[in-house]
Amino acid sequence: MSTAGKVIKCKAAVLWELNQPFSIEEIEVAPPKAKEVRIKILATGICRTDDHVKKGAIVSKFPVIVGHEATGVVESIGEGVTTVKPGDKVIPLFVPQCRECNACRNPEGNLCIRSDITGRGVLADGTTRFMCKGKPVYHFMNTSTFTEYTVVDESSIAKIDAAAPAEKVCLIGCGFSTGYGAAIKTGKVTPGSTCAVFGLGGVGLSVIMGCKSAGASRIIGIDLNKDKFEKALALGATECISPKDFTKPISEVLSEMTGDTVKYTFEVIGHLETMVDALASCHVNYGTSVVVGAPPSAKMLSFDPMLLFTGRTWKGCVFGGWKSRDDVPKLVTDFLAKKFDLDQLISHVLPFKNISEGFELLYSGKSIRTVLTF
Ligand code: PAD
Ligand code: ZN
Repeated sequence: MSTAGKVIKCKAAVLWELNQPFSIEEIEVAPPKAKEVRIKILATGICRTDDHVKKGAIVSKFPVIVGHEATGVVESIGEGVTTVKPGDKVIPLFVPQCRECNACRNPEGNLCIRSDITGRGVLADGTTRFMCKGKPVYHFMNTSTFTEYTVVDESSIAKIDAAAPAEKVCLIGCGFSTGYGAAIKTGKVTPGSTCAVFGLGGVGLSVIMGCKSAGASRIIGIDLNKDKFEKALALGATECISPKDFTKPISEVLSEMTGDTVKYTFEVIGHLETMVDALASCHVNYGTSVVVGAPPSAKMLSFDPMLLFTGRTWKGCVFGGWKSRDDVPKLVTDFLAKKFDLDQLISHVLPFKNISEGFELLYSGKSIRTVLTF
C-alpha cells in the first residue's frame, strides 16, 4: 500500500535537550510539501558535526533530529518536484544547491544561500515535517538522517547511480567529500608538494586521500591519538606525529622535519588553537592553510596578523567546496569506477538502534566512521 500523501510513523533518534543521549522514539513524518521530497533512509554515517550539536559546539534548536551523511531512496515527492522520482537512490545534501543564488551561480562558490549552518532547523517554508509526542521536532542542516524517514527540500537532494552500495556511498554525503574536496578543490594541492593534516578522523583521512590523489610527495599526519596512524599511513600519509611527543610548537617541528617546505596545511579537528597552529605551520610566504574542522559557535580567535602579512593564504570550506547537486552524483560514479576507496574509512557498521554505541566508539577514538544501517 502506498504511503504517498500520508503521515508516516517510524523510528527516529531524537535529541530532546543539549547534552542528553539519543532517544529512539516513534515520530510522525508529514508528507512532502511543494518542492520537497520524502526519503526512506538506507544508511547513515556518524560525523563529529552531529556530536557538536549534541554538545552545543554548534547551536541548534531542540528537540532535533541530527545526522547528515546518508543514502536513501525517494518514498514520495511534493508538487513541482522534477529532479527525482519515487524509487530513486539519493544522497541528502547538507549544503543545498538552489542554482539561483550568487554562490550557486559563481563557478568558485558552493555555499548556497539555502544552507542552514546557523541552525534555523526548518525547511524552506519555515516549518518542520517531524512531530514526536505532540511536539514539533526540528531539522538539522536540511537533512536529518538519524530517522527511518526524512523530508528535504528538492535543492538538498542528489540522485545517484542505483548500483551504488548505500552503506558505503553515504560517506560521500559528508566526510569523504569534505576532506577530499578540501585538498583538491579548496587547497588545490599541487604535485610534488608537502602537506600536513591536523586531525586524522574520517574527514582528515579523506584530506590525506585527496592530497595523495593530487600527487603530493610528502603528507604528514598529526593526531594526539597514535592509534589513528596506521590507517593514515595506509591511505597515503608518508609519516605521522603526535604533538604529545614534542615540547616545542608543532610549526617548528614540521619546519625542521621538512626543511621549511610545508606548502599546504589542513585543520580537521575544529579547535581554535590548532587552526592557528596549522596556519603557522604552512610556509611563511607561499603556504596555504585550510580550515576544515567546524569552528565552535560564538568563539573568537586571536592570532598574530604577521602570519598573514608575510604572504600565507588562509582559507576554509564547507563540504569540500563541491557544488553538491552537480558533484555528488559524479563522486558516486568515480567511486563505482574505483577511483577511490571508502572501505578504509568505515571502521564499524551497526544497526540504527545502536546509535549510542556508535557515538561511544567516536568518543573512545576507536572508530573512524561508524555507518548505521536500517
Ligand atoms: P573526528 O573526531 O573523527 O576526528 C578528529 C581527530 O582529531 C581525532 O582523531 C582526534 O584524536 C584528533 N584531535 C583532537 N584534538 C587534537 C589536537 N589538539 N591535536 C591533534 N589531533 C587532535 O572528527 P571528523 O573527522 O568527523 O571531523 C573533523 C572535524 O571536521 C570536526 O570539527 C567536524 O565537525 C568537521 C567537519 N567539517 C565539515 C565541513 O564541511 N567543513 C564537514 C564534516 C566535518
Ligand atoms: Zn559531517
